[in-house]
Amino acid sequence: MHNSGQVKIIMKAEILKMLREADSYVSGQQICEKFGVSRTAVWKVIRQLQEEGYQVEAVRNRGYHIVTEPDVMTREELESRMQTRWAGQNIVYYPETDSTNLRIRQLGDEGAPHGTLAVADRQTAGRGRRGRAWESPAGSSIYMSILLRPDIAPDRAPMLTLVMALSVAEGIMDCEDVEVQIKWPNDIIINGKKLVGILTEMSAQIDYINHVTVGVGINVNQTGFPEDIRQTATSLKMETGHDVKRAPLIAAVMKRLEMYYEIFLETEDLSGLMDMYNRMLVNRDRDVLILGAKEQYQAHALGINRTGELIVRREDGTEEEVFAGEVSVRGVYGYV
Ligand code: BT5
Repeated sequence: MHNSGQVKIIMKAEILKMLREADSYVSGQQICEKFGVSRTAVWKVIRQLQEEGYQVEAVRNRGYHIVTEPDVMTREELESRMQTRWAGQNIVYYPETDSTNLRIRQLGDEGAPHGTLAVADRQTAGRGRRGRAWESPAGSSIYMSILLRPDIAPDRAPMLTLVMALSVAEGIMDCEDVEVQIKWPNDIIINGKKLVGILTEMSAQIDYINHVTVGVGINVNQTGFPEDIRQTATSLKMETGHDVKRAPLIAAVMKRLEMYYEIFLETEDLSGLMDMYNRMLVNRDRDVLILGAKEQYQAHALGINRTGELIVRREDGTEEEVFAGEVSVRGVYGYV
């Protein structure tokens, strides 16, 4: 059952879709009939859309027509873009929040459904791995976290980071004409600079997963970065030279994620995805520095195996499987 607020959101999302899909004008009458509402109710929705920045033209005797769509991020905009069955079907949007990972963890504890997606325009406590921070300014970036409830052993959950990395990489390339690569295990890079970071967190018992939160930060329209990451960070706008709309990009990532998650579940490992992942792996066939808690060493990266570990060849010729949880990987001459 939906309450009246939810009905309005669904209607607004549906009207957006109708306007977007129509070749020409959509008559007010058509919309009234579809939703069983008055002309005034339709006009109110159109006015709201205009206030949010959509340029909707209203022409007497013809109806409504959408001229341009800005980079709007609202729950309605996101819902109107989604083309999935479960991934991102239950959306919570925050103009500002501490961290979407924290929001999803809480929603997970409260029983929210598999596939629930939290999206924010700004984070005040954006987080990276091991207590690091994620730079999260307003109006230019994607901060999102999805709730997953996989029925798998807890030690398999880290592979979900790689499933997401693949989904984000392909989702970006579905929308923009760019060549992205994956830096194992959780970064997506363009031209050697970091475009995306992924943070996976789990709530589990010893042998049972309560839920998994996979958080993604994508630098979209930033034109610069703070001093400490200026050398290593980039955005889609800086790489393509144009503004990129966030909502369609989120929808594209969700579509890929739904596909790849289901392939992952068939074998509960990366058998069906590792070739694709390895093709995009920037570290492949390169010398890398493995930075562990106890030791640091140089090795030659060969690719990932079906459980998502990085296989490296040490200088003495022995091969080793490196676990993502334990180390960082750097290029011998810098970040990649
Ligand atoms: C990550 O950590 O790359 C995971 C980042 C995950 C962020 C998302 S946003 C939505 C969700 N909610 C959260 O609170 N987090 C997730 P790590 O590999 O530890 O990298 C962190 C390092 O990347 C920092 O120490 C900086 O050096 C650098 N960095 C910080 N902000 C960045 C940015 N916007 N772009 C590129 N690099 C950044």
